[in-house]
Amino acid sequence: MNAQVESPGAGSAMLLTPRGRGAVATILVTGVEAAARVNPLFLAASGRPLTEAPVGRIVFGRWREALGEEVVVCRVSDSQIEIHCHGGEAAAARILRDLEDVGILARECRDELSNHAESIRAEALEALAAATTLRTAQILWDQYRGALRRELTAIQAALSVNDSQLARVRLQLLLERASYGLHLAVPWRIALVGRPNVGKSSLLNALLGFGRAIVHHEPGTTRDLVTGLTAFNGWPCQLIDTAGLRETDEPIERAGVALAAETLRDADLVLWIRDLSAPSEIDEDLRETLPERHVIVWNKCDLAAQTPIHDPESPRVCAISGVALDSLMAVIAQTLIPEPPVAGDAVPFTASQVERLTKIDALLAAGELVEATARMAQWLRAQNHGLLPGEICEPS
Ligand SMILES: Nc1nc2c(ncn2[C@@H]2O[C@H](COP(=O)(O)OP(=O)(O)O)[C@@H](O)[C@H]2O)c(=O)[nH]1
Ligand SMILES: [Mg+2]
Repeated sequence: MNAQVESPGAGSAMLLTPRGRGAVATILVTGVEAAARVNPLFLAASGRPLTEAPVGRIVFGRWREALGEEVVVCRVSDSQIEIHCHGGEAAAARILRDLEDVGILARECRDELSNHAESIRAEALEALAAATTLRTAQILWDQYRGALRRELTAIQAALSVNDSQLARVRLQLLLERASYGLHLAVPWRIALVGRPNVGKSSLLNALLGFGRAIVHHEPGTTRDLVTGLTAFNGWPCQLIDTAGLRETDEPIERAGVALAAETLRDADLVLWIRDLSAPSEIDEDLRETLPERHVIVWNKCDLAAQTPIHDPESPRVCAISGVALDSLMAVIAQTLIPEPPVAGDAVPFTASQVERLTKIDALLAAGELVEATARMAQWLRAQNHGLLPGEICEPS
């Protein structure tokens, strides 16, 4: 760090967009001299200096030289300038370096967020960067806009009139929603398990829409775990193909079977794939090892459409032709999220939020109303910090 950087008006720069792939990256420069410092680095297409651009004006130009990176620059306030450049790591990194050369210190957005560790809005911003579907982003955006904070305020209001019963009803509803809230930024893990050759790998490929796993008529082809990301009804899911469960002396396959058994225990949902053309009795002892959250899927329905089965509600699909895969996807989404939220619902979405809610609920269950109220009040106070860097207006 040089002396220039430490001067009071020098300001700071922060990459607002998440690192990694993206169409556009945005850097926020903050400081009383922001426009004057950025000005020599930015060549506006109009030829006018940035210092003369009014607040709110969007200016197109090049970075540093006539044939430099194309950028769009906006004075969002007297002391804030946004620079929008091409997405990805390289363009933004170069601009941040150039800004450092003129005394503007680069800061990490993540560091800034961690200064507001209890802030729901800061947590929502961080989760939003990891959200992979529009549906999950919308729910997180609702929380950013205050849905969860308002619900906590309502719970606090109930506590303030000693209505711990109402507070607990509301707390428990929130805790139920945490079952999907915790998966808004982290996909559900769905394991495909079953005997060798029933079509697990074929089904994984069909659900992903591309040939991720090797499919072969020889049993024992899949040994390692093979994963792929997708989404069902807008809910992000990681599919995990596993080795077919059977007794074997072959060491690599045996290691694969052990991994499959472990995945079966850890997964959020298990799809037990069975072969409709050979619904063997032996399969029944597999049922004992299944976790409660599982769906039986009868594959190869093209070979045995008329075969009677004990569980008529289980989806009958064909991994090869794709028959009934849409109903399987609907069953998966319905099993994972039986009651999806509606727009504006409060949803807790981090482990620490769930921990706080659980603790407050436990205190109420133990009759510790004063302590529960104090904890909630402290959490709500933490929501009243100023705007985060990059925030232009206060959410309603
Ligand atoms: N007729 C038919 N064959 C299938 C179907 N699904 C998979 N197969 C075939 O069954 C064999 C085993 O498939 P694979 O996906 O490797 O099974 P895995 O061992 O359970 O992973 C391959 O020859 C596939 O082409 C299906 O729905 N219908
Ligand atoms: Mg396989």
